[in-house]
Amino acid sequence: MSSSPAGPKDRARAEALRRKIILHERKYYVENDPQISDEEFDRLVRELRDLEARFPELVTPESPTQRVGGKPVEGFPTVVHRTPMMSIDNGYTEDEIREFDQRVRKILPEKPIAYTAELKIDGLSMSILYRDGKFVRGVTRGDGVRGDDVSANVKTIRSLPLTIEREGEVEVRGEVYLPFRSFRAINREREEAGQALFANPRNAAAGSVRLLDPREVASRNLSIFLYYLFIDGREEPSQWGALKELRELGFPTNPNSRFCKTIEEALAYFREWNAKRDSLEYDADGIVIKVDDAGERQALGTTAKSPRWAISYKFPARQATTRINDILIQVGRTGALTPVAVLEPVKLSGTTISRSTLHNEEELRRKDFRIGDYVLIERSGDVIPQVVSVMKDRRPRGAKRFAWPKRCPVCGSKVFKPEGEVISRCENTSCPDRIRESILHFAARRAMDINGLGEAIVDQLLAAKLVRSIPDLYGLSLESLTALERMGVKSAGNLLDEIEASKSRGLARLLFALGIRHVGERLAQTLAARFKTLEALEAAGREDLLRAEDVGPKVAESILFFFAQPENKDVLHRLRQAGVKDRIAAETAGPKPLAGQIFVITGTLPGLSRDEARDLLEGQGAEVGSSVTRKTTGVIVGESPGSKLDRARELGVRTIEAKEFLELVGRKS
Ligand code: 3BA
Repeated sequence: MSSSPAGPKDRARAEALRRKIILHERKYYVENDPQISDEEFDRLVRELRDLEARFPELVTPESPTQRVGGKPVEGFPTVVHRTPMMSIDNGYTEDEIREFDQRVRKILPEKPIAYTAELKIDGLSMSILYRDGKFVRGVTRGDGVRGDDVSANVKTIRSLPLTIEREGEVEVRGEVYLPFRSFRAINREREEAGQALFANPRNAAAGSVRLLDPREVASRNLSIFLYYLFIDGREEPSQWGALKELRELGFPTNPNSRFCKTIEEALAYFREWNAKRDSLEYDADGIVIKVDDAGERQALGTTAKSPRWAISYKFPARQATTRINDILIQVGRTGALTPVAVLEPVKLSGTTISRSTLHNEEELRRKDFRIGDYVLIERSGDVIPQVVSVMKDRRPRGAKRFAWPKRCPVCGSKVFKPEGEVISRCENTSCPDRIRESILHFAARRAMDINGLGEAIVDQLLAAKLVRSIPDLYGLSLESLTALERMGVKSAGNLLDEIEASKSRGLARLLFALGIRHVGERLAQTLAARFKTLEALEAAGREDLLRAEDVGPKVAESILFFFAQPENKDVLHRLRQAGVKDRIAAETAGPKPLAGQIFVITGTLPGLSRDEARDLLEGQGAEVGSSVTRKTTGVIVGESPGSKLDRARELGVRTIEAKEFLELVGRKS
């Protein structure tokens, strides 16, 4: 480490690096339009970090390396907002929204009133202050008058610029939120660690903003959309103009806002987004309609609580209350015991819900779910509905606690829960439910893809004792199958063809299909590419495994454990004897007409699930992306497409209809 001071060259280089990094952060996080690869970007950050480490005097608080530079805080200091952060009035019907418009026009009778309609992001409001181009602080809404200074955490939001090109005081306000994808990842991790799950992305975002360690906050992937701008205490002349100005200053704004010449246009905006809210990658709970013109807003003024110039129009709630009629235990293929609530059937956004997972023993205990309880269930985004809370004040007198079983309710074996873990398991590898679930997993579309081998048939096969373990599938015959009820020669033949075809799926799918703990689809592909044959993987020692990408100690242990079990050795032996291919699929070396191309899918494709469409594309060597950028080759447009279609049009990215898509992947419609 050098102790000499930084020279002018170092200073200039640091400055240049900072400028480049800030530019590319903006291109990537705000404009969704990366100009350089992730590696190139990382290289720039690394170089700057090294330089700053050598010459600490070069570090500035706004340096892109300082996003997690803040020290953990003890509590958060309170800050009084320069102008209060008001709340918004709610409307629930079109008539109430029209009444809002009438009230506005009564006060401003001369001219037509235009509105800006925005999605109402379900997150938490935040005010962020910049002085002379530099981030000063981020403050939560709090009670509207004063909030908490959570600057260190706000700085971890990568789409938020830490420097802007505007002198003086700039205050922006917006909504901090968690994209569904990050929300799921957080809950998955919490479930594994035995922590309480977040009921929805908003709670998870609020919880994250209040964490005391900014490093932990950084890993949560918070995002933000800004919608309000004060420059030196003044507002922009129009809301539409403010959104544009925010964008020009480098702030992320929601791309789906719309200028509406009349209230009817705003109502149309509502209907449109109510229909396609599931296409969003984050939760929106309604829209906000704002009088566009600042002069008009001034004239309308505010009530004690909220501006008279804005109203929110909520989407219908995706919540329902129902009762827990019973609690059952399901045994998964890994033996994990999962409590499941049997619910009084209830409709939730079009589908009837009658079951919901209660995750694990600890969660069950923590939330204190009892049989007979009334519970609130909620669906957010495309996530499966979850029981979010118990209505304790409605608890009937007879509500019964669920006694956690000491023995597997399926096979009677002892239940085992390792010290410090949350999940109890049935240890019996021949537990009927474990076998049933392993077979279903083996046959699943993303595994060996045995079409037609669903729950009903598997149950029949198990009941008739035709199948006792996975390899038995390959010993089935036309005679044995046709002996089953409701199984004709034709469907039996089809099933046998499918089973036969599954033999050549290749190593990656086979590895995933075997259900080795911690070996998901991705890792199975990595392992297959690295070891090439099952034999090589079986022979691999701990060190060999650890050298593979994405394999840590936990995963390595799990793979070693799997291959050490005599019953697994037997399964593999029998699969090989049956002719199941145990090396990488030849298809991976075959023609890849779409190699190097990136597609994004929006809306539903007739007769195809998302996964199927993705498989077809990946089978041709294409990559499937989650958001539309300039690098996207094309956007596949299904029925009721979402915002990705708008984004494609905005960027001039090619759009591909269902029919053309099928031709592209070599499937006639
Ligand atoms: N626009 C929330 N308030 C919003 C500026 C007003 C406003 C919101 C909004 C008051 C959203 C209340 C808290 C607050 C900034 C006060 C939005 C959203 N506009 N698009 C009209 O997306 N959730 N929330 N925030 N000032």
